[in-house]
Amino acid sequence: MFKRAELVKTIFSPGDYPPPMTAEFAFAGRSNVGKSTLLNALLGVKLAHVSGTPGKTASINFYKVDNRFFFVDLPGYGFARRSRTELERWRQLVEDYFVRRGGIATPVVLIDVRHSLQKADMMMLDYLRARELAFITVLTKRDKLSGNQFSKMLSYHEKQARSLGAFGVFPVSAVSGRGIQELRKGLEMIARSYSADKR
Ligand SMILES: Nc1nc2c(ncn2[C@@H]2O[C@H](COP(=O)(O)OP(=O)(O)OP(=O)(O)O)[C@@H](O)[C@H]2O)c(=O)[nH]1
Ligand SMILES: [Mg+2]
Repeated sequence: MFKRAELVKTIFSPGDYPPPMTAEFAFAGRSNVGKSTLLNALLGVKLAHVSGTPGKTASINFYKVDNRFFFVDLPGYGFARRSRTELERWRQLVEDYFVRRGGIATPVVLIDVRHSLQKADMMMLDYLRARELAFITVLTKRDKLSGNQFSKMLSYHEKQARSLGAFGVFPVSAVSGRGIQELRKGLEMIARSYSADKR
């Protein structure tokens, strides 16, 4: 369990990042996929703002966890009703983040388990692959599917993730809490491996 978390920085335009910590996890995903909700579930506190309105998080938020690593809540993508200017702002913000922090951040790509990969998901995944950034996949909202439907979608997403080079797939529900502890352990393991090779 993570013990202490605090929001240390909110960024609305490129640059001005906090000094890096040992590890950093960048939570990316379509608007409304459940990024902020997942952060709260992982941290066990309601820090990140959640809303039914897509496009809620328009900034990059750095949460410092146990004085050891950052969880970074990236603004969501693929929200159709956004203006061109907003989209451009999003692109610049996220691109600059990965250009500057790509070397230290592990992207955590969230995908709604109910849906097959959408154009916006592919855009993010292709970008990560082009930059050779190893990522993990989190499948959200598993509580919304029955056992049978869930198994079907899980194997679809596992297959996709493998072919795109993800190094782990974690199905979770922030509502029931299912899968959250496994994900915490996975992140811990990655954080430990960071401190082992980056010294
Ligand atoms: N049933 C269910 N609902 C969820 C789950 N995770 C998130 N939600 C709901 O999905 C909606 C969007 O959640 P957010 O966490 O705000 O999504 P986000 O990805 O941060 O969205 P943006 O900030 O717009 O990019 C909210 O109504 C959440 O309550 C889940 O595991 N199960
Ligand atoms: Mg959000």
